[in-house]
Amino acid sequence: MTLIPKSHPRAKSLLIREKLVSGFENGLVAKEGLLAQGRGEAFDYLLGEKTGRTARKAIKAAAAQILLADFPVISVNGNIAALCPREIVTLAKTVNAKIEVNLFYTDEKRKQNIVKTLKKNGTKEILGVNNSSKATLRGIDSARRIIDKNGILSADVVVVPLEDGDRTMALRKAGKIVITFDLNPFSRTSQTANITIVDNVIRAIDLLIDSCKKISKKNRSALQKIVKDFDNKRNLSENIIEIKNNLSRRAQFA
Ligand code: PTJ
Repeated sequence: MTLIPKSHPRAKSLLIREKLVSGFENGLVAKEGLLAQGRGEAFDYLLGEKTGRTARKAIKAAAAQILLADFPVISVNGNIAALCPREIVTLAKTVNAKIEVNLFYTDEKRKQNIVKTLKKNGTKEILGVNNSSKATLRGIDSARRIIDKNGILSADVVVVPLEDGDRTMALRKAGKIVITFDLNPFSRTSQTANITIVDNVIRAIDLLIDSCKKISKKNRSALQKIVKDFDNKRNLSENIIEIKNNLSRRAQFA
């Protein structure tokens, strides 16, 4: 791994990039995952590389929605396994969720590497790896259609960080509540999910864990109110306005 000096003005961003690069070198991340990270970085730059007010609202709604779930499942792909495996395991333990590996660019070896990484980070049960429990999600043709009947197929709430629009739509059609992390507020996933956290997953995941812990003692009706008061479309519009205001501020000093 390249040594990035802490004093570098873009050290944080470069360190995230390094996680992806070493994830690629260690057989976790697809080549295309590096491009996905680049697209994310561009949007993160527009967001000012910080967690905004709209992301915080979505995080709170997501926490309430996960706590209300009967059967929450977190879907993990190559990028997530490289960026935040420990946090995914912590989140799953905090809210008693299952973890399922689900890849867009299907590759058995990469899937096994992801499983190993998640196990190293403290989880025992990982779904999406057993041929005998394979099921198919209707309405998509990509490899993401292969899901686990003991996981996503049975879930009521599915967390899908860095997702593609097709599966989000198919999951919604299958009656699932979908929560996503996506730096691009315009993406089909962002627009289709029930709750979109427009933030870098690497910043937002810890905030989501904290929020789950913080509101876990609330009763169901208080949690339901948090979810009911959240409107994803409105929040995405406010997020786009946040970006616009951020750019206008920057333009004044250009
Ligand atoms: O490991 P696989 O085979 O399942 O493949 C995973 C990727 C991410 C390559 C695959 O799902 C893919 O191609 O995704 P897309 O269609 O490029 O979408 C990724 C979305 O995530 C884009 O809208 C990016 O802006 C966004 N994104 C990228 N990095 C981050 C991010 N959102 C939050 N945090 C990030 N670090």
